[in-house]
This record gives sequence, structure tokens and C-alpha cells, in this order.
Amino acid sequence: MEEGGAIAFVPEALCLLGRFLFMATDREYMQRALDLAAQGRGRTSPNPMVGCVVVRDEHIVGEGFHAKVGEPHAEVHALEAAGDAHDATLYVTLEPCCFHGRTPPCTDLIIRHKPARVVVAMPDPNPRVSGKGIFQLRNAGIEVEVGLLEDEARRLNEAFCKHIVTRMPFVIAKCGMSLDGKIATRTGDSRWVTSETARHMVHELRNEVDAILVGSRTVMLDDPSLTTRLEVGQTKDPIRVILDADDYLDPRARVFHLESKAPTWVVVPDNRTVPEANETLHIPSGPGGLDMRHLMCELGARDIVSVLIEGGGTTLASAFDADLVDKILFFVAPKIVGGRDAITAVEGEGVARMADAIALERMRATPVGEDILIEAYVRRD
Ligand code: AOF
Ligand code: ZN
Repeated sequence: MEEGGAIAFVPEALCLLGRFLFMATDREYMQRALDLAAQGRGRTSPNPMVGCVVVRDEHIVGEGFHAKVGEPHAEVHALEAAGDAHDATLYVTLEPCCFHGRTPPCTDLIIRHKPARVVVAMPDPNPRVSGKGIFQLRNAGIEVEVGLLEDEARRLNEAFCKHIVTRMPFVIAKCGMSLDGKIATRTGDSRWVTSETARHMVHELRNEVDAILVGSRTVMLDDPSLTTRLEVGQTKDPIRVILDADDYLDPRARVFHLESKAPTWVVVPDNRTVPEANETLHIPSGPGGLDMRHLMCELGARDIVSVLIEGGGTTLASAFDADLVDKILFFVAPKIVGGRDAITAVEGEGVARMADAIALERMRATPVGEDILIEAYVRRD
């Protein structure tokens, strides 16, 4: 083996070995840091959720999480709470940042506190960090270990991880369907396909994502408000993005007459302006309506990190056709609707050969009330 190859191989092998060498207590503290991070859910975008725990003599002496973009990072809160972190161990769910963004670099602050060890769940994919934070800490003589509960940390920030590298939003395709794949009856009736428990879960999702996207037919058929309605805690409405390729929207639709802090945007392929909307987005037309890739690029450029597509079948089809979907959340209700004219979850042309079907991976089924939630990721290889 070449010398360079051997040198490159050693840290990787050590890293792999390191994953098995973490102590049970390390795991507990990192789990606590992940739980703290999740408290920022739906509030940190376009920033990631990050949690941090400071441990000295087997006691937590400080903890914190990133609560909102522009506000201090998790490490700042945790170190402030700890006061003195000399010789302590810091557990942080994301590699500490090393650049001046909206806030100063966390690495400088950590180095000033002189902890003995920093345990990091995952490297920060942000090209401005991407290993440089870990390098700076090690350079300052701090022992740094990476990879503890890494899968959990990646899942927590799956949307951030995509957007920070590609500037494209993480797209979730959601639908509620009968066991035979229908999202409405042949007359267009869709109230309700799934149980209240499943619908409640959708409101939790809306509370987490930056934007929600639907087609104009869904607006005209269902007249949804697309807001977040949960009884407990502070909630947030996502930005409502409505596709209107063929001037089909009625100005009286509920989405235009809401009390909501979030705006309603309408996307059109021509130079029309929709006066009821807070903003009209002009996107070229594409197969089956609007150029969905172009639209997602535009949303990503506006720092929209996550988009929940809530239908209907044509909108979901055009997102799948343009290979834009990252994750699916299909709620399946225990009922058969039948009817060749009833709308299915994914309409459009579909593929001709089974071999060309969109392949999913990491599929998981979870009972939600009377329904089953099927969760999976689009396979890209
Ligand atoms: C951390 N701890 O709690 C977070 C980090 O504009 P800023 O200063 O808020 O920096 C945003 C970037 O910092 C963000 O893109 C990500 O790379 C990192 N987020 N890093 O050490 C934190 N939220
Ligand atoms: Zn930071």
C-alpha cells in the first residue's frame, strides 16, 4: 500500500473503531443532546437543530440547544450554563461551527473554555465547516471523537443536510389514501380518508416544515386552509405554495382569506398576477404543468429547507416525475373505495415498465390510530 493511502486509512479505521468504544454513559449524554436539539424542531430553519451537553465528573453541568436562526448556537447556551468547562466533556450533535455567520464561531468559544474532550455526533455538511471545526479543536489540543449516534443525528437534520449542500429543499410527499390507493371517490369526495389521529399528525408535520405545496385542483375540490391546528404550545404555519398552471383558482378560496402569519404564494407559468396571493411566483411551464425543478430551485434559493407536498395526485406525480421527492409519508386507511375514475395518490402518466418504477428504501410501517403510516425514502444510486 502507498504511504499516502496508509495515512488516509488510519484515521478512518480509528473512527470506525471509535464507534464501538463509546461508553454507555457517552450514549446517554449524546441522547440527551439529541433530545435537546429536537426542542428546536420547526424553529431553526434554515439552520439545523443542534443540542449540547457539558459533563464534568459524571454530572451534567450545562446544556442548551439552538432555538432559532440568528440566535446563539447550542454550545453557547450550554457553556454559559456550565460557567466553567475546564477539563469537561462536551457532547454536541453537530460539529461545532468555525466561521462568522449570523453568530461568532463556536470553536473559538470552546477552545477558550479548555474542555478535555468533545464528542460530536456528525460532521457539519456545511461547506464552510465540513471538518474544519473538528480540525481546529484538535489543533488546540482537545480530544475530539466523531460518530456517536450519527444515524440519529443525520435523520434529525435530514432536510438541513440536503439543502446546505445542494440549495434544494428536502421534499416530503404526503398523502392519505384508502387501501386500494384512492385519495378521493369518483365524485371527488375526500372528507375524510384517514382517521383523526393521522390528520393530527399532519398538523404536527405542518408545524415543522417551511412550506406546504398543493395543486390548484386540491384547493378547488377540498378548499383547505393549510394552516397548523394543534391545541398545545406555540404553533407555526408553513408558507403555502399553490400551483396554478391553468388559471383555475377561485379568489374566494379559503387559503386567500386566512388569519395567518405565513404568506400564500401562487405559482403561475405566465405573466399573470394573482392579486389575492401575497406573492405570485413566475415559473416556466414544464411537463404536465409547471417546471417543478425550477420551482424547487427557486424555493431553495429563498432558504426554504423543507417542503411538504400535500397533493393532489397530479402534483405528486409531477414531483416524482421530476425526481424531486426525498421522502414519502403515505397514510393508508383501512377502507376500499374502488372506481376506475377515483383519484389515486400518484396520477400522471406513470412508468411503462415495472423496472422503471420509483424505488423506495428504508420503508417503515407504523400504526397511527386506525391507519398505517408508510414512511420511506426515494432510492438514489
Ligand atoms: C453549531 N451549533 O447550534 C448550530 C450550528 O449564521 P449562524 O452563525 O447561525 O451559522 C449557521 C451555520 O452554523 C449553519 O449553517 C450550520 O453550519 C451551523 N449551525 N453550528 O456549532 C449550532 N446551529
Ligand atoms: Zn456554532
